[in-house]
Amino acid sequence: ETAVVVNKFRGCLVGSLLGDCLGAPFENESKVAKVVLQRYFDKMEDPNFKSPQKQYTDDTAMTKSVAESLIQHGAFNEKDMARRFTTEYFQSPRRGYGQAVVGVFRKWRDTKMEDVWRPAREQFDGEGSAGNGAAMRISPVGLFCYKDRQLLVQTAADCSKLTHTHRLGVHGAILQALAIQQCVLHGPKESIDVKSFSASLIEKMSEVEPQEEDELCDMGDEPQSYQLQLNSLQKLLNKNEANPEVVVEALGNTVLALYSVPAAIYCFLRAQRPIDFIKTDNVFRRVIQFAISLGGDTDTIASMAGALAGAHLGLDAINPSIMKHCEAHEIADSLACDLSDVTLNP
Ligand code: 8NA
Ligand code: MG
Ligand code: MG
Ligand code: MG
Repeated sequence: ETAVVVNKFRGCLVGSLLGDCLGAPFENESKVAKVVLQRYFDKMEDPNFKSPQKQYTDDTAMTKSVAESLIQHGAFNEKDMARRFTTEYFQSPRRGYGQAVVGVFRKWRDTKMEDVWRPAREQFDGEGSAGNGAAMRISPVGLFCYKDRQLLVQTAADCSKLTHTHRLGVHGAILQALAIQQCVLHGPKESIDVKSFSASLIEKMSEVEPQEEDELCDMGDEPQSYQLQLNSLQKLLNKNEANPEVVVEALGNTVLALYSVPAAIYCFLRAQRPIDFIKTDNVFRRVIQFAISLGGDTDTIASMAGALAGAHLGLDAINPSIMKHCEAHEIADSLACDLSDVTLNP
């Protein structure tokens, strides 16, 4: 029982790292060639293939800080987490951070964190960031709070609001954390009932998103909510859809949380079954390869999908040759072990 959960924690953080490292070279490509991607993964799986390690980006840099802070304090501590984000950014600024979020790090540094919440509230003329930067780093929260949904929702919201205060940025992180929780609570390696998995997320998001928020939003003409996106996700599942263009048309592939978190969850769920253009029996590989095939924000979508696949399947399901091609895979694994320790023995 405990061993299974520890294996899931390790799979989750290593899975998140792998999606980031392997997806980053394709970031912003509008269309990723299926043959190129198949060959890329075939090479990574070959134990004799040698190449420089793929570097992780902002997704992993921030995930590490979240995990380290939870391990250190055994609870969410806003100032400590903000300090870790800031230190990490100024030590290693060239990891491909979002354009606006670095403004938060600078304000924290310049004001000595006088009010740790204020810089995020000032983003985008007071509207707050709706980017996927809160969701992309949330898996340690989903793991740490997996036994308590109320604590999970609250902690995911708090962790998000350090940098992202737009409701779509915050709710995207909550959705991803809830999905991580469902993966951890699900029996090991049992096949997932993808319809009840998504139905359960819709149910939980209806408690998170107040009804009047289904209204028009200033970023588009259409009603925007995660419940609506998850309804589209269910329609795709019913059609067993695997065409990347159709998935992107329905769910998106951008840096906005609304157009990337449901897409990542879809990749995880659909890739539980075979996909014709992905030749592998390894479900973990199929999930991240499918996620990268969407193009756009490939590192982040693959990282979120990889975190879910790892939390479902456990570390055992990840090919060690692929792991070795990714920077800091030992660090991700050791953080997962420490995080499982503080979570299971509080
Ligand atoms: P962020 O808060 O700077 O937001 C990212 C982007 O989202 C912004 O630059 C805006 O274009 C857009 N955005 C967010 N909120 C609003 C709003 N209220 N109104 C209008 N536009 C908005 O950073 P973040 O931490 O959310 O970003 C995470 C993403 O950036 C990840 O994909 C990460 O890997 C990185 N990244 C992405 C790309 C890419 O284009 N795929 C490139 C480099 C870095
Ligand atoms: Mg990135
Ligand atoms: Mg708005
Ligand atoms: Mg990205």
